[in-house]
This record gives sequence, structure tokens and C-alpha cells, in this order.
Amino acid sequence: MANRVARTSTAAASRKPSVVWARPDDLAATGHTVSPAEVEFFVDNGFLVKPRMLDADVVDAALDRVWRHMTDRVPLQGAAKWSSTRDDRGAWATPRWAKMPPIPQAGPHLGRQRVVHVGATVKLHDLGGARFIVDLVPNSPAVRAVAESLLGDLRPSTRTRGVYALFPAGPDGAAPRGADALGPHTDQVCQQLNVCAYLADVPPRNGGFTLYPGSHKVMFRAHRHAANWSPLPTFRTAMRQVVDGVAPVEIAGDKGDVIFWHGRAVHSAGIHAGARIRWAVFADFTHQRETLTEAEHRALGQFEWFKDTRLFRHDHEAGGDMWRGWRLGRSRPRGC
Ligand SMILES: O=C(O)CCC(=O)C(=O)O
Ligand SMILES: [Fe+2]
Repeated sequence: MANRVARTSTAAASRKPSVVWARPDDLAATGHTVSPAEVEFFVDNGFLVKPRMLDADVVDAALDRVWRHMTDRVPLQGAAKWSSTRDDRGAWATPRWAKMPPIPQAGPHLGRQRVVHVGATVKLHDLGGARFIVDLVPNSPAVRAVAESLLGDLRPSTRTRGVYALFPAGPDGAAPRGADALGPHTDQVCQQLNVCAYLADVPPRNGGFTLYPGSHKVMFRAHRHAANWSPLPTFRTAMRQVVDGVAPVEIAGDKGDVIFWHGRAVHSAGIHAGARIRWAVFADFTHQRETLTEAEHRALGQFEWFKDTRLFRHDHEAGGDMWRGWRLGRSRPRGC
């Protein structure tokens, strides 16, 4: 269900390939959780990278648990077995997973399997609510402080989307490498501020999260509401304008880096021509406001159990100030 409507149909040939992004090193300022220059960068581009925000030892311990979980839960094809030598690249390049069970059509996991293993991607949604993952990313005091400084008072975090691994395709994997390797889209349900946190180093062209700078402003106006999924008839044209006109940036980085990104930004998993697994946790932040019930989400086709986001009962119209209610480094949220 996620992204089905939002995925663009723009011909790949007309798209721009991603460029590996070079982080400006002068944005942060001592004494500021988010400096004025960082706020300005975020407002203009729709993302902000905070390098090495997560403790490296805690991340390593988390990744050990994630790896064990994956080898327990992701079935391989036929009689194949996961290698216990995690560092032996040859043992896990060109993964061949067992066939996925069908998408649940009812029940608590409506719309998405608990674990996704397709092509070179594994999405461990079932780890999304594990205490050690929630504590590591959305409940990390440092991550939360930045999210609060940008967005304002936050809804308490109960889960993340999970841990997303992008595997190397391997010699016979024939991974597409150009713009057609990208799947530009926007996310649904209620979108304000999201994070992507790296659990291992992500060198260039190793699947780094890829985002179209400035696209949050275009896509914001292509919705009826400020945060709730509410695409206007102009949505597809707006997507085409972004995907044909903007060179996406691939965010390479280090273990523990956290990327904060605006929920309306067009984005994609990155081009992966490298040798490592791209390990990332994705999480959602929204304002603390009244939300719709689970039954209402199901009725609207916006039930995404694996995301920590809920539609606002009373969302603002997207016609006005797109930063209404955001704190943007100030002591009080804007427009409240
Ligand atoms: O894995 C990635 O880099 C992209 C994930 C994504 O687009 C999403 O969680 O909505
Ligand atoms: Fe997405």
C-alpha cells in the first residue's frame, strides 16, 4: 500500500542521476542544538545531517542484535543457510531469499508483511518497535532534541519503521546503476519530520539515502493538507517537475549519522554499486495533536502499522505558511 499512489511514472530516461552529497562543515555552532545556519539549510533543502550523533559502541551492539534477528527471521531460498561469518562478503552478496508470503489483507499487519525480503532489500519492520531500536533512534535524547528544535512538541515515539538493509547485488545481480536505479516517491499517512539513522558506514554509491533537495516545498503545495496524505490533482505534475528538474543527492555517511528530513520531500533508496550492506533505521516524528482512530485509518486506506505516524484529526490547509507550528530553532513554535 505504501507509496503505491505516490511513486512517479516519469520515464527514467528523463531523470537526473544522483550526485554524492558533500556535507558543508560550517553549519553547526557550539551552544546550539540546531544553529541558525542549520535551520536555514533544512528550510531550503528539506534535510539536515547531524554527523555521528549515535554512540558508536551502542550502534555496534544494536547491529549485532539486528544481524541475529535477520538470520533468524529472513528465510533463504531452498536449503541455503545464513553464513555465521558475517564479515565474509562472499557469503551474503547476491542474496536469494525465499519467496515472500502474500501481503496480509486483514488483521494487525494489513498491507505489509512483518519482514520484507525482495531483490537486494530487507526491511525488518518487526524490529521497529523493539525497545533497543526505539531507545537508539527516536528516543535518543540527542535525536529528540534536534527533532523538537525543528518541529516542536512531539508525539511520544512508540516504534520506528524498522531496520532497512540494502545488500550489494553481487557480480550476477545486475543492479541498475543510473537514474533508473532510483525509486523517487513521497511517503503517506501523516508526514512532518522523519529520520534515517545509519547503523554502519555508508560509503558513496553504497545505497545511501537519496533525496531531492527543495522538493518538500513543491510537494507540500501538491497536497490539500499540511501533513495528512491528501494529494491534489497536481500531485503527478509536481512529482514530474521534481524528478525531471532536480538532481537528487545521495547522502553517504558514517555509522551513527542521523539524517533529519522533511516528510514531504521526494526521496529514494540510493544507488548501490558498493560492497557493503547499507544499514539504516527509519523513524517518524509528528506534532502532539489529536489523531484519527485505527478504524478510521483502515477505512481511509492509510493504515501503515509499521510507521509511528497517525493522521491528524484537524490538519491545517496547505495553502498558508508551510512552517506553521514548527519551532525552527526558536523557543516557541512558529504561528502558535
Ligand atoms: O531505504 C531507503 O533508503 C528508503 C526508505 C524509504 O523510502 C521509506 O522508508 O519510505
Ligand atoms: Fe519512502
